[in-house]
Amino acid sequence: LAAGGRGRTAYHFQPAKNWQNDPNGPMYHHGMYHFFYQYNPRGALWDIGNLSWGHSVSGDLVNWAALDTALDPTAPFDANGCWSGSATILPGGLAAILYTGIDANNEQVQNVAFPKNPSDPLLREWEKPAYNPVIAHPADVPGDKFRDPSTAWLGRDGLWRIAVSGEVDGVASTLVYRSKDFLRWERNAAPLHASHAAGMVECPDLFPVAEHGREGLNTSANGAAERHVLKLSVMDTLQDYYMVGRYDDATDTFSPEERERGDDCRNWRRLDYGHVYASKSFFDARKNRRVLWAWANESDSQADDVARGWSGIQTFPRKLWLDKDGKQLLQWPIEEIETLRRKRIGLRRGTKVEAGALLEIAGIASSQADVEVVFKLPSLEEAERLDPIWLLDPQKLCGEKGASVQGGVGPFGLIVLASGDLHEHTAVFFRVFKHHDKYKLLMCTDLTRSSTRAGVYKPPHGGFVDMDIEEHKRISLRTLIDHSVVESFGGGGRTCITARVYPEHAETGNDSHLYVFNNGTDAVKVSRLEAWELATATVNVVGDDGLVA
Ligand code: DQQ
Repeated sequence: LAAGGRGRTAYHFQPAKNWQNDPNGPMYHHGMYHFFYQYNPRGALWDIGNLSWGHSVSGDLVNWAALDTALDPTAPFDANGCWSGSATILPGGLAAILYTGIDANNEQVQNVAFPKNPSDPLLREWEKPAYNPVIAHPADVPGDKFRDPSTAWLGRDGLWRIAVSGEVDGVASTLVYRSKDFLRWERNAAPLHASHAAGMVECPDLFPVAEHGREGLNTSANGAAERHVLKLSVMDTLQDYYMVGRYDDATDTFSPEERERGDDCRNWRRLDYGHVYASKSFFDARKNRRVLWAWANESDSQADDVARGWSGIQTFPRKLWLDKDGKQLLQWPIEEIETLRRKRIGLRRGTKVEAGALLEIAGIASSQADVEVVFKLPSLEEAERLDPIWLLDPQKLCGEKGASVQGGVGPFGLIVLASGDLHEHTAVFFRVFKHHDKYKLLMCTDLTRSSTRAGVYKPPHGGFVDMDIEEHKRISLRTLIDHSVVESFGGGGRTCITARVYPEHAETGNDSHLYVFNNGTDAVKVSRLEAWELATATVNVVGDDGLVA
């Protein structure tokens, strides 16, 4: 039966019950979206030796039907777990999965799997050929540090390539393997990238982005008007980082655009300044876009996970494209979310939010909602001075200057998932600082009052928004609220913050409230605010008869 209870989301991807972590092998294939994920079929906690690939299908990336697991640890080459990997659609339309197996000797190897019946539109069963592994673990890589094959791309020489994470001589490396036939793979001597001090990196994703416009590109595209993005997940910080650069398929190397950030990917741009990990993108040929998935783990206790019977959600799928500055990605919830929009409320254009004001946006059930707001800043004169040390640690700055700490220009933003007495609330806000003659815009999600329950992890979340606030004098915020997750997109998707929250008032049947607030000394204006209540999507629902809906 479907597990319910504390924090169950209404439109974020979750299996009906049990543990999930990384997104695996997302693809659009023969008119159907497939989503696979790291799954423990036996319970709500991570189980190192027992990971399977959960599998669901969808026609719209919003409503999902659960199928049987696609991969389970049953063969000598994956006896101790089917770990993360990716899907590739081969010429002719055959779908292939490459994944990491933890073999019978507890060594990490790369395996291939194909649909048992390629004409089954749901690709329900997957076959793991007996000739696996297709890539044995290399002698210069420790047995437990070789994993997470990417989607394959074709070079101009007609050879397939994949990126795989491996630690070589203690250096976190993104290795490239080439193949003519997808079965025999040969490693390129040079890694695609080496991140010397970063420890183990995981789940590499290399994909092309168009220099202009929002259209996505097939993973094999490699033309002059394109850049590539390399995304790496760093175990040490449990964060995802990315860099825009140039990929050269003659040498299979990647040259970062922002060289000044160095090769330690912990200094690259953050994909999300909140709580997501192991993200993976795919090219959606149905709508010519690149779509990103990421895992958002729970922040309460393991005892809570066990009690409610599940753990882990996926972020709502995001469309990705390159900003005009050629350096940062823009991320935006896919447009299909609008099919869930029901009741709408708004604020009158130009509504002034005075210093100290708190305006309730009433009239919708705001525990599952989509809110879009644009703030206009009449003046930046009162902006606080920025101590340069803060530039290095925006999260700490958000911790020290939370929503209740009065500022000059800001903090202003949204208060979400608030109890009637405001005892519990989560604030998503901006704050402008003056730095020499320039301005810096900080975005934070303040979780410190999100739950009155003890034992919930509530770190500060925050990042700077890389845009010229002096020129624009406007800043947009989009926030998706879904019971235990608050996903926010600042400055048109330049800075994203995903936060997991566990408001107690909702557990006792009380409504959540939504507000706009301003705790600066200067008034701000709302040039647009629309908030929609969202319907509950059909996500892996299991009926009372135990059958998938
Ligand atoms: N999770 C998988 C690994 C990957 C890690 C195992 C990242 O393949 O490196 O569940 O979260």
